[in-house]
Amino acid sequence: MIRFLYLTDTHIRGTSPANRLDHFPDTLKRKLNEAVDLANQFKVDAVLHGGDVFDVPSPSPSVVGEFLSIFTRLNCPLYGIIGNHDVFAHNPQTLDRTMLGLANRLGIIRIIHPGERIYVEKEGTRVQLTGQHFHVDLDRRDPTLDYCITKENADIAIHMVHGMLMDRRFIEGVAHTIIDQIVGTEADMTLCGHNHLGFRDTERDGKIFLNPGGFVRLSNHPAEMARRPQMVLIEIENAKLKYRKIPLQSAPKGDEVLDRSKGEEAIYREQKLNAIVDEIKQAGQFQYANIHDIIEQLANREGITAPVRDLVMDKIAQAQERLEASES
Ligand SMILES: [Mn+2]
Repeated sequence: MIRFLYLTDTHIRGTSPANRLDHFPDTLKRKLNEAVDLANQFKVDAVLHGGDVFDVPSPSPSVVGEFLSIFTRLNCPLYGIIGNHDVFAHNPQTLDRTMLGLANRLGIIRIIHPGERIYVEKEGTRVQLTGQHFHVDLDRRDPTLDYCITKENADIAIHMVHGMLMDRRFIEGVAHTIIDQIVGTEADMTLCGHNHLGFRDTERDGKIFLNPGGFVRLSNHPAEMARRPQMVLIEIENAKLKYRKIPLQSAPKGDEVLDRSKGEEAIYREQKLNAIVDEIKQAGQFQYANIHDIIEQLANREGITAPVRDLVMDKIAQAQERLEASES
């Protein structure tokens, strides 16, 4: 039997987010240790990570050291894809300047790049692993380019994407892809991250689409309060794929770690912010409201070519990198 353990959005960081009542890094260490123990206990053939390994591209060496030493206890390879939080300015080309890039070079995490196929073979069954990192055009361009893969010389194909895949239509103005658009994929299983709340397990034409939700809860959104972070154990035997969700035992209850009182304030702030964003949108006729989205929209509207747009994105990445360096 070939076994994989899938988890996503670990957002490793050395500090606690504003809404957390606990010491977030300590809780996260316990959870990651549980995941590693489970992987070793089940003798999985690989652990798969859906991206956003780190919360910021370059946390301090002490934080990186503490957390990566948990991963080095694994008795199997750790394969991952790049999330938007792992890299500067959400740009995967900055990987080599990030701590995820360092972990990749040291072989602690093996990053799967688009177009690359990794094979795991055992007892006559051959599994193909592919991955699609986050990038600025994801969920905006033809989704089949990022979500649909072909199965080459394998019994089972598993594809990981750090993108906004949903089981149904989502809020207008938030770039996303729905499963209906990508049912043509040859992946027997598509594993997503990015959306920390996940979506309902979906099966179409015998293909499985999963996002178990983030490994951590960063916000005190009511849905985050209610959910227990979980992983997915995947088992493949005689070219048949099965899976089950494994809730994290060491994850505290939402109301123990998430501050609800700040929730009301946060909701109020969010409403105010949304109102401002609405005004900006109306004034500028921009559909989205973060810096990358605005550049994207500007580029489209003004007929700016992709290389120029990418150059601007790169400059912003460098500026963010300098800013982060001066802060730490
Ligand atoms: Mn994330």
